[in-house]
Amino acid sequence: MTEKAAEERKEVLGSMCDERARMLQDQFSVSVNHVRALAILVSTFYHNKSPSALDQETFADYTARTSFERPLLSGVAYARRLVHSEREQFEKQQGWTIRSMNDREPSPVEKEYAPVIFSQDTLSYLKSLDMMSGEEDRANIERARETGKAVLTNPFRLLESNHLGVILTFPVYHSDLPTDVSVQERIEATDGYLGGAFDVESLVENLLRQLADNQDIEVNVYDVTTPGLPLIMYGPQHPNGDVSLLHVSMLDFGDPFRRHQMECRYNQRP
Ligand code: WA2
Repeated sequence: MTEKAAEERKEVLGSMCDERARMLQDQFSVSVNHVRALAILVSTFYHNKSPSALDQETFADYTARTSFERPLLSGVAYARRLVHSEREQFEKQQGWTIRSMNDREPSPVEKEYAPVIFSQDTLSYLKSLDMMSGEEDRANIERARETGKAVLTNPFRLLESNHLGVILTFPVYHSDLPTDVSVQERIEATDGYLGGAFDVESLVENLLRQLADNQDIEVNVYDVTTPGLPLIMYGPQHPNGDVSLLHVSMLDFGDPFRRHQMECRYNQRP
């Protein structure tokens, strides 16, 4: 191959990769924005209205009809913050028992819980599960309410689908908090957690499949938050394309605590 051809091959890879990264980031960001609006919906119609003007049926209907606004999410759900002294009355009122994520059995006594009370039908299996009983979900809940920001988990295998993905969590507070409140005040002012599941494995596949020349390149997405320890989020575990040429495109999924990047290779050697 001439030097000029090699240079051109490199440039084409770069622009294909940048285009894919930009599309993924855009779809990610519109999905996050819509989940932000859902957190406000729950705050307005469930917590700030007495009696509540939101129930499971309405939440399921609204989230199904607006799912096109969240193209990378397989579903959304709302978990309430509950301390142990509120548990008995809460369970009686709901007519069900809070259950653990690992064995789906009634939850042991904990200081606090985050049972799912509303879910999109695609995530109906989350109902009554304590989202603080899963390691990744718990870490997200704690970081969301301590920072007041949208946060993402590590990539991990999601419940039921077993697909590789990440969870997005927005905190919902009693009232608009001033920006200078303490972490403890933030925790105590928390009503619950609006979350969404990014099914990266199947929905990113879908997105990339729609693009021209999709079969020419191999795409990986990594969480590169910890230097030297990239966590795979999408794509083959062992890249097997033309490993001599790699393009890295930056991704910004909006969680300032995390860094992500896309890596692209040609499938075929020249
Ligand atoms: N949603 C869907 N699938 C999952 C999952 C989850 N969490 N965790 C493991 N698989 C209600 O942050 C609050 C959703 C958690 C929100």
